[in-house]
Formats: sequence, structure tokens, C-alpha cells
Amino acid sequence: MTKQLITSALPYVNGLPHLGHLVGCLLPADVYARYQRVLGEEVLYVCGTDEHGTPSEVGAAKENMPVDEYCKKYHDLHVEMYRGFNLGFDYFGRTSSDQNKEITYRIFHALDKNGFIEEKTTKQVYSPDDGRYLPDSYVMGTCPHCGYEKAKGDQCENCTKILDPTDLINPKSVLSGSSNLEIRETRHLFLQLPKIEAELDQWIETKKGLWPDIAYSIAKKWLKEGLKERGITRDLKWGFSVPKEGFENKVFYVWFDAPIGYIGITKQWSDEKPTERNWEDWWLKPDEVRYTEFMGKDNIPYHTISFPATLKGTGENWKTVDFLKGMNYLNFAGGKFSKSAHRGIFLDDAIREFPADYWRYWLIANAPESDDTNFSFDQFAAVVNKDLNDVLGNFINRVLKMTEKNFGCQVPAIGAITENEKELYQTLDNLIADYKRYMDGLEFRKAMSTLREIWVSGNNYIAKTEPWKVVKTNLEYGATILGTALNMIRLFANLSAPVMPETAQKMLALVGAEKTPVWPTEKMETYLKELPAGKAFTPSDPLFQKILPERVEELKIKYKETEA
Ligand code: B3M
Ligand code: ZN
Repeated sequence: MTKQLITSALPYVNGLPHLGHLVGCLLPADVYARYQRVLGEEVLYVCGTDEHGTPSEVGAAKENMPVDEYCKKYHDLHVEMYRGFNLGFDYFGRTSSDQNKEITYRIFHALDKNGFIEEKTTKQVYSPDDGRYLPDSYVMGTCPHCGYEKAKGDQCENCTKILDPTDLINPKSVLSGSSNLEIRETRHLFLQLPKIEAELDQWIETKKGLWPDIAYSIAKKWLKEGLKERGITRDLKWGFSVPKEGFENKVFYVWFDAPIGYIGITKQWSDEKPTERNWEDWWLKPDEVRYTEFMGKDNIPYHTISFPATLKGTGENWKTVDFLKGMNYLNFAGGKFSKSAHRGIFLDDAIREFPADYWRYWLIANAPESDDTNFSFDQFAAVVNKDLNDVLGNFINRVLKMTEKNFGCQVPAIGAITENEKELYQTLDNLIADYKRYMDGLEFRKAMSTLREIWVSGNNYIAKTEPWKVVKTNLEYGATILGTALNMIRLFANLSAPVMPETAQKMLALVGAEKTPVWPTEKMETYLKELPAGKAFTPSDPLFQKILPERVEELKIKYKETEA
């Protein structure tokens, strides 16, 4: 059986994550990992904080802390927030770990030995007013390709072209705003992407039709324009020092060791858990693993070009990505979420307002897959009230109440079935097959709308069979209807578990079903009779609560949605 390796892009450690980060990679990766586990696959889902680079140095200076302490503080905060949203990583590590250093050095030495690393004197922006070299993203100016005026010196967020700060027109320091910038000469190491281009191109060709179009076309566009060598070292203090004579005072560029972090973090995990599989089983036996990566769309070039080239250049048999899911952006009231401007909804606030599953469901059902999507409290409340309360919650309440009233708190025996049940089995068998196809294809919005249809079929069945009437004249068929419906609660729990893990646990407990969610592999004709007759169930309070209009108005004001 193939093993499933799953990674989410590593969030920068500085600052705190918001809903946009959650839906951009962490949550879809978690839903997919949980789905694979429900199917019974062997899964490893790793993620961690991306800790190197100037933002950490600048953030630490602002808080008057040593950079390593600052990173640890924020790393722990990330961990706490993700726990609140039930992100079930097998391991959440750090790119600054010793293990990542070890793997980064190993990869660097192999690239160097194979002739893919060259020294060059370059021009680097130095800001006398800031007293430091400015990293690429700390120089801002006009993009020479599209004219966007706030392009950063590493990448234009408008046209996604990768830039050098010296490409910018009218450059300024992001730190001080000073346009008094000098260009100084400094020596750096460069990864010779042009030398790996042919091999990379061949490899990307094999992904045609396998990768989503957006990933394949971004990669091809880059290759068509011709790859340029990329600097992999920087004049900073915080980072892995470069293990090469004459470069010991420099560090690796954050984008060099960050993706290697996926491997380094896996090694952190296997060092800590020696009874688990060794990290090499995941990263050096490519034929035994299927590797799926999740990321925001601006990260696609790094994951389709530079990271695979880095691995291929070693000549070693590293696992490279099989499928990558690039997400668009989630906006807030029509504008961008912003970490620096603290605009939008941050995870610590979100979890204080509503249970994790409300957010998880809304975000995945409205995932920015083919386009950017917008978050608004009106829409959020509408979805929670309708899908979770009126459709799913209401079904569960009615079924439990009616059963309790007529049969006591135990699963009634299912007797002879009618056309109604046959029709239900058929509908559900079809919908479950659709749902599985969408989940396999990582088409989350379609998957969620199918899941909603599956829940709706429960209400339709009850509306059609009218058990509250049937029990008065035909108790035996009444038992069949409610017994079938209780079995559907188990079904809905198992199908909903990837997106709403907490609710699914509660639902399984309600009907006394298995504790760990499992995918229904039998046809409904069999599956919907599996809860043993006479099995006790627990009556329950409603699983969801509606969000009332007054509350929505309060939230809009509190989070400044109307001003955004
Ligand atoms: N930290 C950028 C981001 O969070 C970067 C991803 C690294 S993935 C190896 O969007
Ligand atoms: Zn541009």
C-alpha cells in the first residue's frame, strides 16, 4: 500500500495566523490527511514554523528579544492556535531545528559537489539609514513587469513574477521608508538552476494531467522564460551559517532551508518517536510514497521549480511532489487580510467566538479554490444556521427525540424495508461515490456541497416517510424508519469526520458507534442496518447553535467588517 505524505506550507513564525492562513494550506491539508486516515491509509502530515529570514530579526528587535527566544515564543503560540482548530499534524516542527540544519547541509554539500553551486559577487541593497543590508522583501518599488507600485524586491504579489530588488523602479526601504539606498558589492552563492533545467522540464512533463492546471502551467511558464540562477545565501545573522570557506559569516536564504524543512521536520519527528517509521522511509523511498503538498498560489513556483531542482541536483533519490494543491486568497469584506495591519480575523479571536467545526466547515465549503473568496459574518452565519443547524443538527435532534419517545433510548429493530428505503440506499450510494471522487481529487467545495446533499437526504427521507404518523398505525415500520435514521447519524459522522472532527466524535458517541471514524465500504443496504437493535443511545442537546442577527451585527462592528 502506498503511504500518504502530506505537507502544508510552513507559516512564517513572526506574527500570528489568521483565517486566510488557515484556509490557504493548513486546514485543507488537515482535512485531506484526516480523510486518508478515515480510509485507513498510512499517513504522515507534517508542518512547522518557517523561522529564518529578516522578519524574525526585525520582529525580535521590536520586542527586544533575542531572535531564538522570539521564534520559540511565536512557535508555541502557533502550536496553541492550531490545536484549537484541531489540526491533527503528526508533527509540527521548526525550520530552525538541528535536524533541518543537518539535512540542509547534506543537500547543500551534494549540490556543491555536483557543480550546481557557484560563487559570484553581487550587488546588494544597503541602507545607511537602517544600518544594514536590506533583504529582497524589504525593498519596495514599482514592478518592471506590470507596473504595480508596491512590489517587493523578492516577488511581485500582483503578477507573481520573481524579482531581484535591483529590478525595482524607485526602490525604498520598507523599514525606514528611506530611498537613500546604496548598492554594495558582496559575495554570495548561487544555485545554478539553468544546469538543472532540462532534467526539471522532463520531470514536469510527466506531471501533465496529474497536477492541477494552475501548478503545471505556472511551472511551464517559468521554464519557457528560462530559469535563472538563484542566490541561496544572505548577509544576515539569523539563519544556518553557510558551511563553506569564506562564507561562514553568511546564512542560507530562508527559501533555501524552508522547503527542506519538510524533510528536517520529518526527521525531528522520527528522532522524537523512534518507534515510528524512520524519516528516510518517507523521503528516500519515492516509489512507496504518494506526496501531496498544500500551499497558497504565490508559493507554487518555489514548490514546482526551486525545491524540486534543489532535490534533483543532489543526484540522490529524494521524494518529490506528486500532487500539489494551490489555493487562492480569502478576503475580508472585499479587501485583503493583513498580518501587519491586523486586519481580518485572527485565529485566537476566531476560536473564542465559535467552535472550531463551525469555522472548519465554512472555510472548506467556501475554500478559495478556483478564485479568491470573501469572508463576511452574514454569510458565515447563514451557512452555520442553514447547513449545520437546519439540515444536519435538525435531522439528528428529530431522529433522537422521536426514537426516544416511541422506543426509548435504544436502536429500534429494522424489519421489512419498502421502496422508500431502497430509494434512500440508491441515493446515498451515488452521493457517497461522488463525495469520495471529489475528496480523492481534492475538490473541496464540490465535496462539501455533496456532503450537504448527503445530510439533506436524511431530512428528505424523514419528510417522505413521516415516522411520527407511521408509529401510530404501523409500529414495526416506524422502527425501521427510525432505526435506519439512527444508522444514518453514524454514516453522517464518518463522512463528516475529516472536516468536522469534534462534531463527528460526538455523533458517533450519541449512537454508540465506533470511536474512530471509518469510511463506509459496504453498500447502504448493508451499512444502514449495522447498529445492533437494542443498542443504547444517548439523548443529547442540540449539537449546533444558531447565530442570531444581533450577534452578527455585533461581530461586524467588533471586527470592523463594515469599515474594511
Ligand atoms: N513561509 C511563505 C508563506 O507562508 C512561506 C512558506 C514556506 S513553505 C516551505 O506563505
Ligand atoms: Zn508585477
